[in-house]
Amino acid sequence: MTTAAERTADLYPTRGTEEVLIERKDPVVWSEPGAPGPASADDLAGFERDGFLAIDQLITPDEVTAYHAELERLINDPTMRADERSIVEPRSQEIRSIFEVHKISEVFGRLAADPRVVGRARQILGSDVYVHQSRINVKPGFGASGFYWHSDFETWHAEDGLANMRTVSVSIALTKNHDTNGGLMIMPGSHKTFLGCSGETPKDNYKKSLQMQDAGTPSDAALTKLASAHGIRLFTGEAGSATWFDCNAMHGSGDNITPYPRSNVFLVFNSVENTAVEPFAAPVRRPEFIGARDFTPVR
Ligand code: 6CS
Ligand code: FE
Repeated sequence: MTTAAERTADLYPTRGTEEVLIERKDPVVWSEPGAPGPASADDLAGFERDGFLAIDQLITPDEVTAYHAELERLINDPTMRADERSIVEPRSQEIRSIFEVHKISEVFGRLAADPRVVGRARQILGSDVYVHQSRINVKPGFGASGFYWHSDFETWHAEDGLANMRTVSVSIALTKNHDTNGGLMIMPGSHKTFLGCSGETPKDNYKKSLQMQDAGTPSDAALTKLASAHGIRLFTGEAGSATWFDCNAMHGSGDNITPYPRSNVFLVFNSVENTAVEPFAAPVRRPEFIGARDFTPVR
């Protein structure tokens, strides 16, 4: 049993009886000004202000072709469908996501270690980084369901034991993100307020939450307040474009009822100074393929 002294201080209480808004206590950009890497000073200033950084072309069209082919290979591999790391769409039972792709696939493992990718993560987080989570999201057309509004950090704090907001995600589009096929929406600036949600975390919550999140879902009132204060930005772009976003940015995406899939690869980098401890608001840890416990820095 860990003693109170051994337990890491909980700066962001959540999943209690009341919903609560808390001012962010952590920096957004952890590196010193002028830290070397592919992101410019303006890029980092924009990330600090908005909680996101949109890049028109992170990878080339040829690379998109190769990564998209790898996504298709994985989702058509019968052993992957049977693998617990594959999550299916509730309605169509088509594959919705495959987790831990940076370990399953050498191709996606190389992408996670690509200097254009990990270099920006190190600049934002101001340290060496490891992959806390990776996934491909297929989001096929004709009704693939979206992800309701949430802060990733709220889940990663409550269920995976990340103490501080020193984690950054990048969503790299492998198909065109139209303004109609369920693109990522972020509330710019929402990353500076932590929304502690009400409602305890059920055991094995992940088995449901990765299809339709329940615990850790903000109230309508809180979302209305945040949207009124910050607005909502929809991210569109060609395949190969990318959106970096802070772990605490309030974001979500709509259903995709068009014929056009919205597939992406999603990589989550965590600072090696913020390695996972025990969950702050969940009865048990989530499986390691969702919340990594291998803290080996990406080289
Ligand atoms: O629970 C999680 O870790 C995942 N859920 C969502 C909706 N976004 C972040 C993450 O991939
Ligand atoms: Fe998310």
